[in-house]
Amino acid sequence: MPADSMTKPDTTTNSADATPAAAAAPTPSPDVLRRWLRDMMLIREFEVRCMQAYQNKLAGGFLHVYNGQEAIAVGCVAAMRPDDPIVTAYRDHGHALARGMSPEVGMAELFGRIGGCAKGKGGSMHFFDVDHHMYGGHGIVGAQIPLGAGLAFATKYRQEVMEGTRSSRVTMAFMGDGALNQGAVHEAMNLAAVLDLPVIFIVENNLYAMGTAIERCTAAGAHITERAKAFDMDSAVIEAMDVLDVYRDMKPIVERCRETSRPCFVEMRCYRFKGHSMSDPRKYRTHEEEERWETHDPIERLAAHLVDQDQLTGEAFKAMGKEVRAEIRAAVKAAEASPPPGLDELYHDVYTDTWGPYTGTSVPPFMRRRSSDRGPQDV
Ligand SMILES: Cc1ncc(C[n+]2csc(CCOP(=O)(O)OP(=O)(O)O)c2C)c(N)n1
Ligand SMILES: [Mg+2]
Repeated sequence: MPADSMTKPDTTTNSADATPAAAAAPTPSPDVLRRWLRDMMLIREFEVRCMQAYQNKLAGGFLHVYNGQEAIAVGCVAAMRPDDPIVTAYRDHGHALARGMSPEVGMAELFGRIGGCAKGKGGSMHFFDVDHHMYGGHGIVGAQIPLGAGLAFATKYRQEVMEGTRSSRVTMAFMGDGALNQGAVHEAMNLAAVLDLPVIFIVENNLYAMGTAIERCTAAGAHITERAKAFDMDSAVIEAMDVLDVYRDMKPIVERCRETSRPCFVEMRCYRFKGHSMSDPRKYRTHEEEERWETHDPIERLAAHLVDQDQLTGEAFKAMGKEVRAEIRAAVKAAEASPPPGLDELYHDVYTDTWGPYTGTSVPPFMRRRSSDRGPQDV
C-alpha cells in the first residue's frame, strides 16, 4: 500500500461511554476464502464485460465500474447476515452481486431490458434487489445515506414496536468520499446518533470524487473518521484492498452495532482501478500512482494468500477464472435475449397505487383503453 495514504487500522471507540467490545471474527475456512475469491473474480469479470458492452453500445446512460474495490463489497457482505439491509451509491454492481443478485439480472438491467432487476428502467446506477435486501443503487451523491438511516429506523421500529422483539438487524449505508460534504449525510448521521439507529456508515475512500482528489475538497481529508466524534459515534479505518482485513475488522463492528443498536462510521481505504466513469481520461492522477495501487489488487492478493497456504493451486485458480468468464458470457447472452420493456411499463412501479394520481382523462393516452377496461387502481 502506498505509505503516504495508508495507516494502520484504527478501531478506536469514540463514544464517551465505552461500547462493549464484540468477539473477534471467526477465522474463515479455506472453502469460504475460495468462495470470496470467486465472488471478487465474478464482480471483476462482470465489470470487464460491462465496459465492453458499453463500448459496443449495448448499454446506455452512465457506467461506473468497481474494479479494485471488490474486497469491500465481498468482505462487508460476509460480515453481515443475509437479511441485513444495504444501500449504496451508483458504483453499485459489486454490492448487488456480492449480495446475491444474478449476473444475468444485473446485465439485463444494464442493457435496459425487461429481465433486469428494475425491468430495465433503472440501468447501471439503480441495481435494486429487495429479496436480497439490497436497496439500490442511487445516483445523487449522498442521497442514499438518509435512506440508510431510514432503513435502520424501519427495521428497529418493526422489531421493537410492531413485533415487540429486540432490534437485531444492521444496515450498511455505503458512500464515496465525495459524499462526505453533503449536508444530508451529516443530518442522517446526527439522526442515527440521536435515535440510536443500527446503521454503519461506510465511506469507500478511493481518494477521488470524479477528478477531484480528496485533499482538494475535503477539510481534514486525511482524518475523516474524526467527524464521527461530532456525533459521539464509534469509528474505524480499514485497509480495504484485502478482503481478509475488511472481514476481520467489520465482523466485530457489525456485531457490536447489532448488540448495542448504536451507529458507527467506517472509512475503507481503497482505490478504483478504472476512471470515474467511461468518459474519464484520468488526467488528474499519474500512471505511477495507478501502477502502485494495482500491485495491491484484492483478487491477486487473496489468490496469493491461498496459494501460499496450500489452499489453492495455480490450475484451480485458472479453472475458477474460466468458470467465471463462462458465467458472465452466459449472462450477457441472456440479457441480450431479454426484450426491452413495453411502453406501458413507463407508468408502472412509479407510485404505490398502480396509477398514482392519474385518474379518468388524466391517464396517459396510450393507457386509457386499459384503464377504462379495468379501472384505474386495478391493473
Ligand atoms: C448531489 C450531486 N452532486 C454532484 C453529482 C455529480 N457527481 C456524480 S459522481 C460524483 C463524484 C462522487 O465521488 P465519490 O463520492 O468519491 O464516489 P466514487 O465515484 O469515487 O465512487 C459527482 C460529483 C451528483 N451525482 N450528485
Ligand atoms: Mg471517491
